[in-house]
Amino acid sequence: MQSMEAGSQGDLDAFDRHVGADGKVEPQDWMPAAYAKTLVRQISQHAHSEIIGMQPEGNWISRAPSLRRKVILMAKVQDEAGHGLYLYSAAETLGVSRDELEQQLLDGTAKYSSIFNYPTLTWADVGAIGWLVDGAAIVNQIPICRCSYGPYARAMVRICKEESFHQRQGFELMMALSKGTDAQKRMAQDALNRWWWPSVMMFGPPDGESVHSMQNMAWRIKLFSNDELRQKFIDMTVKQAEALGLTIPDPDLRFDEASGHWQVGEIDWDEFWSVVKGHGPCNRQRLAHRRDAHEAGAWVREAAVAFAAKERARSARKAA
Ligand code: FAQ
Repeated sequence: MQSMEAGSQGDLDAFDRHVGADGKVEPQDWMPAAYAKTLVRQISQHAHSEIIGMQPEGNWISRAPSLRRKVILMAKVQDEAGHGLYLYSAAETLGVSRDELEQQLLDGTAKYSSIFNYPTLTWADVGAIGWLVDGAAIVNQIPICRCSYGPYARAMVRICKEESFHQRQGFELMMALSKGTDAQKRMAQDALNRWWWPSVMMFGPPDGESVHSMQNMAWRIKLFSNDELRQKFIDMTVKQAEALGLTIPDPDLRFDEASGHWQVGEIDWDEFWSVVKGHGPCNRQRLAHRRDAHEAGAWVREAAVAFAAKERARSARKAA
């Protein structure tokens, strides 16, 4: 594959100039091996997150409180599966197979977003995920629609449209609960209390500890740093919580007149790293469930391959 060929210093300089000037890179173009490697890393982690991310909300499909809510939730969870598939396809353009990436997820050697290792204890968690987690995902992902790698950027356009819808449905669900009975309002507040900090952490480690940010911003894979995006999310969400009549669970939250931004209290980075390293409340459960689903779906994959082979043979006979 072209991208794996070593390039000269001149090739590297030309590549850096091209992406630095907002040029796009396509699969057939020459690219530094490290650029391809970090893209496969980020895109596959993103794909795995979408697939594992189906589980927390999927947990509530059979218990949704009305037919309308059930239909919406089923469509949302199905959308996340679609996002995973676009992203695996984008990663495949870099010469890695979907099977290989899936195997890394099943082996437990691949990362996926920390956020999906928290449990969904009540129905309000479905609203909190749509509002906060999809909200954070949009803030992080809208800039990726303009990233330097063409297939990733194009996949993100559709994903972001769907994520925007997801965020609105989560906010609407939270609004219904906040305007409901006292018990419903308490449920909404409890969900915010549990999902706020994990959502703030979703943007990744603080800039000083982010190993990939500097190079990936130079290559325009990331257009903003983790802290810049986190701040954008906080500023946006504080106002939304106000509109819902809910309280952000942070006694140190304050508006900083000088910078014009909301400042949060200390983030528990030990908790973040513990979850990333596999010790969150649901890491084991999420992987075990994915492995079971993969095994249970083997017959579907085998049937699809057999059917495709039969169809190929039929068209070959027709063409002969
Ligand atoms: N969780 O140097 P950085 C969604 C790792 S999709 C776990 O800052 P980078 C949709 C990082 O991988 C959510 N690990 O890394 C949905 C690296 O480890 P490595 C996923 C994390 O790549 C909604 C190390 O820490 N979104 O929500 C996390 O420059 C509702 C050092 O970090 C994306 O993947 C974390 N939170 O920045 C679905 C978006 N943060 O690889 C269902 C695309 C960092 O060296 C329901 N990805 N790490 O072993 C990105 O924008 C970036 O990859 C970041 C991390 C910002 C996630």
